[in-house]
Amino acid sequence: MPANPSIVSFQHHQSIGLITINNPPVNALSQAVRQGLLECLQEAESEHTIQAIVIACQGRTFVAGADITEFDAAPKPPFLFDVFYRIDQCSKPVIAALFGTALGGGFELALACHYRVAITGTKVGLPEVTLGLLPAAGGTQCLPRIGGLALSLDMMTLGKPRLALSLVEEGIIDRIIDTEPSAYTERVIEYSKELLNTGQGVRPVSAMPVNTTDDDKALLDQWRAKLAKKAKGQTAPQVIIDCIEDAIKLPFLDGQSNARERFLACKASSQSRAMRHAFFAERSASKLEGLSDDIIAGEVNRVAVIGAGTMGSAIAMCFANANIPVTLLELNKEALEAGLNRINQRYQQSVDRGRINAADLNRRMACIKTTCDYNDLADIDLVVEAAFESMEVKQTIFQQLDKVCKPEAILATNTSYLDIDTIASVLSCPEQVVGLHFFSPAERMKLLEVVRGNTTSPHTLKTAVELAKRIGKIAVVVGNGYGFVGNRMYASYGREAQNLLLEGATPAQVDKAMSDWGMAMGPFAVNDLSGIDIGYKARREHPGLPDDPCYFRPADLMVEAGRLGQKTGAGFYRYDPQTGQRESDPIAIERIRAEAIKLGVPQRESISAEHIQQRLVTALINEGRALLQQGIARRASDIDVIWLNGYGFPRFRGGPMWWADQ
Ligand code: T1G
Repeated sequence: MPANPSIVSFQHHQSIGLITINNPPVNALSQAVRQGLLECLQEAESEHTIQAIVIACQGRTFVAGADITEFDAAPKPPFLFDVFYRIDQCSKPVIAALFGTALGGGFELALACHYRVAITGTKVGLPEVTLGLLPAAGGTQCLPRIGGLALSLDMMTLGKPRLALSLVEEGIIDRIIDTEPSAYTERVIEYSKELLNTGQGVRPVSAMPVNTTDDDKALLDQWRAKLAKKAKGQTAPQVIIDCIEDAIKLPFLDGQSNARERFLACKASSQSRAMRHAFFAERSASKLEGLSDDIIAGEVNRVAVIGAGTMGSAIAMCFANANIPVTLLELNKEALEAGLNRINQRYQQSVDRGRINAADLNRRMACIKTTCDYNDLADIDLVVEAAFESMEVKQTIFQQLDKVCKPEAILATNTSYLDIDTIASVLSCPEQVVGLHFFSPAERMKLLEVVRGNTTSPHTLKTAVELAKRIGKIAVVVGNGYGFVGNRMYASYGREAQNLLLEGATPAQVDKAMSDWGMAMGPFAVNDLSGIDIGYKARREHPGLPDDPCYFRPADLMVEAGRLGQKTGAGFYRYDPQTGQRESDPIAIERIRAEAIKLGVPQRESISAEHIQQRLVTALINEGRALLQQGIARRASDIDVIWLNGYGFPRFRGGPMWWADQ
């Protein structure tokens, strides 16, 4: 009998021994689970009536990995690989019963078993690289043996889960079982008996050879080069390739022993600690501490979006993707048609890229209705206003909504910097107003700043946060203030970048320094992409601009010269009309230089990349700290989640506030 049968239990089903893990919420492989697994395995192996063993889980998913909360402490025995190798070497066939998401150590547990079955819809994967780690419990040596090099490189260095169905052909998954969850375990036991009846025995993956070819070295080098670009600055992806290379060259246990050493080094690294911080920060971001449990989120079955422009149409897609009927409202039919065409094109692109199929496209388009008549919004549960960034325009729309919507309807605005309370002040129900600040492209970006106004009720807030989860967003609750959290920090970051141009740096120099540091893109390339005029207009609406003639002067110069960015073929850079290729533009640099002299800005002899990186990141940290002191940001980790998911801050640096703490 296992020490803690509530976590891992063992039952007899005639000739089949059933080991069941029950460690909510995701059956993580904590020390107690490892201990229980080992004890149950020993019991099953010693019982002569037992001829085969099934490893299953209770709850919402098969094992979703090692217990990440244990990684900051020294590892305790039994160690994961020792337990798994015991399964691999078991004298009786062991079958894994997969469902939900079998990830990391969960998929390695499955690979340690001799047979793997999965219920329809199961996903498997090795996402360790997203935590700055590598599969430490046999995955780097098993997967190359059973799945080959190319699949191993893809699954381990990119870390994306896959449908188990897609791995049947490779022989990794032995059977997909299509049944009700309640009948699944019984079906797996039947499958195990079938194995016995057909005389199939143990099948340790560790004993399988790695199929090698003359192209292996080239393939490994190709992936090294690809990841040096795609995961610039990250250690784990390259280390994973070292482990996969060992699988080709070394005996199973030698390759595994190297993998363990490398895992421990990665686990102790600042990169992995930063990425583990990001993992838990994202999970705590949507938790509404301090809100009483009596507050129940309202039902949201019908949504409307006001404005079918770039943001409005993308926001409508978020709801259609989650199967929530959405009504798109515009001033006239032409604008509605343009919005619908934009949506259709984007879905068609997803079909062309194999992300969705034609049936998905049709189902999603069928979720979207259009109107020019506000009266059609009478039974809508939640409205998202995504119109032009003008207080006057927004207040007019909200007054219209106040007249036609039902009293309990939630009225949200997608403004990215205007005052929520001022918008709500023209309404009879300001407590129903909340900010839902989506990030462009809204159908792809996971981040959603949920802005709590002074009058926003706890019910409205809870409903908004629950809805965000339903549409697959990471909701971060922030206070009301100019630019909320993300954009306010971006203004400080941008200010420093602009000042550096006035002090003699070039846009390319600043952008290279920041992308070498890990930012997805430099500030001036981003400015040109999103349109320099967006910030220009926002600054004109800003009630409290600093009295500083240098404040965003280079950007204003570009706009005044009609250089709005990519959309006008020139901004801080110029863009090749044929290829769209970005190039440094001496005209822009010269204009800024002349303006700096006019403003009397001292020129710096040389400006190093480190100096640029420090100035911009420190500006972020200082503004983040001010936001925490003012209570607009509730937690430092929320600021990190916003910058990691909204502004391309490098995940292996954990976020501006985590970085500050380090
Ligand atoms: N360890 C500890 N806690 C975990 C956990 C884990 N592996 N996975 C999830 N949780 C907690 C999470 O913090 C949250 O807690 C709750 O479970 C629900 O999670 C040896 C080294 C499985 C797809 O990277 O991707 O194995 O906030 O809100 O949206 O080689 O969780 O409620 O208190 O995310 O339904 C590899 C991580 C580990 C998978 C479910 N595994 N998990 O998503 O729920 S490293 C992973 C996920 C490893 C081996 C290596 C997702 C999920 P709380 P949730 P969800």
